[in-house]
Amino acid sequence: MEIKALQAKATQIRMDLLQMIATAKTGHTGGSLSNTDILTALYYRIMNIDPKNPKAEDRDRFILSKGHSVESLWSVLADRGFFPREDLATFSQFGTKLIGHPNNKVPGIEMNTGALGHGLAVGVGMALAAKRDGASYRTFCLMGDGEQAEGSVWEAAMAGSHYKLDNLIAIIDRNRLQISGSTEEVMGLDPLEDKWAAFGWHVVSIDGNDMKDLVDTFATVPAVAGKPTLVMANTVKGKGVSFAENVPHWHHHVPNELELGKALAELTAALELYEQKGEVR
Ligand SMILES: Cc1ncc(C[n+]2csc(CCOP(=O)(O)OP(=O)(O)O)c2C)c(N)n1
Ligand SMILES: [Mg+2]
Repeated sequence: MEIKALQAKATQIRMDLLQMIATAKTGHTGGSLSNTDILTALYYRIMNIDPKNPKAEDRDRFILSKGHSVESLWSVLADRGFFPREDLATFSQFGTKLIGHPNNKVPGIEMNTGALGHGLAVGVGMALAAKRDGASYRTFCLMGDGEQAEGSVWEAAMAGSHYKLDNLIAIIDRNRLQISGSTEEVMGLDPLEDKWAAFGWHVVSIDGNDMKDLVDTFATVPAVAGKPTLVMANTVKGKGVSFAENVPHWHHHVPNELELGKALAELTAALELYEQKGEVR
């Protein structure tokens, strides 16, 4: 998919996930909106995946370590054909497989996540297995910035560089908010890029809501032989819905009918812009 089509797709995914959260009356809205562009770039352009053969040995692996923002992932997986789109309406209902965090009974999910801080360690294992098997797949792991307060992230970071896992790409959704406010107030992280570089990673800092930046960056990984890559994706929490952007409360705020209507109207307008005028930003 070209950049314009990817931007339009991300907008549609945002609409789907808002609808899903409003129907279920539960969900993590802000973090799903902030990482929608990252998932769209990976699932529609970058990763080697086949929805018809979700366990193919050479598939690229993806771990959503910030498992709470699963709504964007369910929307993407449904749209890519891993399961029927109608299933999205069952999100968080009794008996559904589409629960509030990634569930590996669903095709396309590699690992159950939700307790923050565990995804990268498993990603290190997958990347190490690929090296030892002589396999060519890459492992992508998306973390939150609030998640960086978990000590286990840094143990995994150490192991990733120790084993020279240049087939491992960690991404941080750097939206500068976590559950209860600013990351820098709750547990200061900066200078976060320097910390990852000191742990032996190749660090790239980009605009994580800019499709071209995302695609250009992911297309060049692994960038440095013998080093894992850390993509610092600077994003806006609540991206795409003006009144949700950078508002801490939207971490798990469920849009009411009025808010849903306004949000869908804004996104519809954005979609028309992408489709008619061919805007790239
Ligand atoms: C180990 C653990 N502690 C606490 C939580 C509760 N929790 C869910 S989301 C969240 C905030 C995460 O913030 P961040 O990683 O920045 O995610 P984002 O801003 O992308 O939503 C917390 C503390 C959790 N899921 N796991
Ligand atoms: Mg955050």
